Amino acid sequence: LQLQSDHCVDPGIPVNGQRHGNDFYVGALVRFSCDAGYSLSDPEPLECEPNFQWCRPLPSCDALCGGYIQGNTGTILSPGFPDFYPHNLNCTWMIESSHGKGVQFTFHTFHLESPHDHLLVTENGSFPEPLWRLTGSTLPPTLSAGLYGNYTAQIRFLTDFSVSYEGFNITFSAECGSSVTGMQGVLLSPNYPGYYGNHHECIYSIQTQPGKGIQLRARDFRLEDDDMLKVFDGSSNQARLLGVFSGSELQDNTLNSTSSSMWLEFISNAENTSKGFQLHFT
Ligand SMILES: [Ca+2]
Ligand SMILES: [Ca+2]
Repeated sequence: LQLQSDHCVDPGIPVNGQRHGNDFYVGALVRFSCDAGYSLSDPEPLECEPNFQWCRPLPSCDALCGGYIQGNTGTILSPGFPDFYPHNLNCTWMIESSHGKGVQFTFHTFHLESPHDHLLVTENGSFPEPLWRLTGSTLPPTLSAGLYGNYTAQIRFLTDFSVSYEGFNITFSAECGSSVTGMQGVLLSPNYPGYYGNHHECIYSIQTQPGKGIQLRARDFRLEDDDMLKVFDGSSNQARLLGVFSGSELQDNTLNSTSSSMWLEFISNAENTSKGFQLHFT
């Protein structure tokens, strides 16, 4: 073993996190990141200073009490997870997704003191009348929140003054598109009649009665030229392509399938959006 006096000592790795950088010489920078659901206590890198000391203590990765989460996927952990959560919490997470259709929550861990500690889920911020009130230790099924045209969902975690458990580990993902079964219906682009977002890849599937074809009529169809809707005559994108449409190419037009299903893919690129589409099928 050779002591390297021109180096700082190994700064370590935060629990529930990673270190990026393995050089500890004077002037070296090491950065850190956290596992999903955890926040870094200090995002600045550590620098090894000329006195062979790091400029700051090792940051920590913490599961925080509430926050604002923007994105189409994410993780929500009870404060302190996987350690027992604190007493007297009132934590609110606001989830905002650009994907338009809604947010689906999947529960991986769920262990709360019933009935005193509980989780409220809303899609309109109305906690007195939540969509769900969850407590106890039974893993809830996958839940959806955030109706069409409403991009946000909120989760609130309330705990009382005694007894706590492991808490929760929830992931969410936002979905656009839809899967429709029936004789008639309407398909809307994300956020319609508002402008759709960038980076969409939405899949719509229609299934009608066996033996019956589908007639799809575009009551409204306004895409940017760099965005497109692909329509297939069948139940996947391996079926016959009925067309690829951009701009206003499908406006007031009708497409007919020979099969009893139709598969649509709406793809928007990184820039320029428009009103989107309102498609009626019978
Ligand atoms: Ca409690
Ligand atoms: Ca575009």
